Amino acid sequence: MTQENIYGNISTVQQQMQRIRQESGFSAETFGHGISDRQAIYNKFDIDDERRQNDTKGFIGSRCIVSAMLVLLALMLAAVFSFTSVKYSEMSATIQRLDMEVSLMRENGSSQMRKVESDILQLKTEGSSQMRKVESDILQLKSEGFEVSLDVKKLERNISQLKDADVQIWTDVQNLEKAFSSLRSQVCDIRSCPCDWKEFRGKCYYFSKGERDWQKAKEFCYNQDAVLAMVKTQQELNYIGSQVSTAHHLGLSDQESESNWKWLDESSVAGSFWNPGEPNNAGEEDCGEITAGKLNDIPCSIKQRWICEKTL
Ligand SMILES: [Ca+2]
Ligand SMILES: [Ca+2]
Repeated sequence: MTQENIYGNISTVQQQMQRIRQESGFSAETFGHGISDRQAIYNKFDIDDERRQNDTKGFIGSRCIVSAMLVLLALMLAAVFSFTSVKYSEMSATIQRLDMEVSLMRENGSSQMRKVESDILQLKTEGSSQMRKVESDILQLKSEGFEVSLDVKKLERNISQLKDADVQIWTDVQNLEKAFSSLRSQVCDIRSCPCDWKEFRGKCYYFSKGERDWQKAKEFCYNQDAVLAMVKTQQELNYIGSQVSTAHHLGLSDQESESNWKWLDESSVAGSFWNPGEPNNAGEEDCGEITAGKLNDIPCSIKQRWICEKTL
C-alpha cells in the first residue's frame, strides 16, 4: 500500500464521519461525553422516560460494581502487602539468625582448627620424643651387643688358655711322677726295690691304686723306668695272680698283628697262661690283662689298674 493510497483512505473516512454528524445533528464537541451526551442523544431520538431511567440505573449499577471491585482490589493489595511484610520480617529474622550461626560456626571452626593444630604439634613433639628414645635404645643395644661380643671373645681366650693349661698340667703330672720316682729311689736306695714296689725273683713289681687305659698305663711305667709287667714263667704268673684280686693291665697285645700276641719285648706268650676260651677278640680286644690268675684279652680303652715291673 502506497502513501497516496493511505492518505486517500483517511480522507474517505473523514468525509463519512462528517456526513454522519450532519445527518444526526450532533456536534463534534458533544459526541461521546458523559450523561449530558447521552441526554442529548435521548432527546434527539425521543427515547421514552422508562427506557432512559433503566439505562441510567444500569449505568449507576455498573459504577457501583466498579467501585466495589476497586475496594476489593485495595483490600487484596493491603492483605498481600501485610502478608509480604510479615514474610519479609520472618525472612529478615531468619537471615539474621543464619548470619549468627555462620559467625558462630566460623568461630567454632577456628577454635577446632586451632585445637587440631595443637594436637598435631603435640603428636609431632611426642613422635620426636619417641624417635629419640628408640634411637637411644638402639645405641644402647649396639653397645651391649659389643660388650657381649667382647665377653664371648674373652671366654674363647679363657677356653684356649684352659686347654693350654690342661696340656701343661698333664706334662707337669708326668714330670712330678718322674721326680717322685727319683726321690723315692733316693729315699729307698738301701732297699732292693723302690718304696711301694714288691720284689719277686730279681724283679720289682708296682701294683697301681688308680685306673688308666692300656696306653696311659704303659706311659706311667715308662716314666718309672719300668714297663708293663711281662709274665714269662708259671711261677711269675702265680705270684702276680696272688697279689691282685681284680683285673690288671699287663705288657701284652696283638695290636701289630691280630691274634699274634706278644709281650712288649716281642717275646711270645705261653698258650697255657690264657683263661679257657681266651683270647677270643670279643669286640676287638687287642690288649692283655691278668684276671682270676690267668690271661685274657680286652679292649685297650678300658680303664683299670695295672702292674709295672723292672729288673733289680
Ligand atoms: Ca685281638
Ligand atoms: Ca677276651
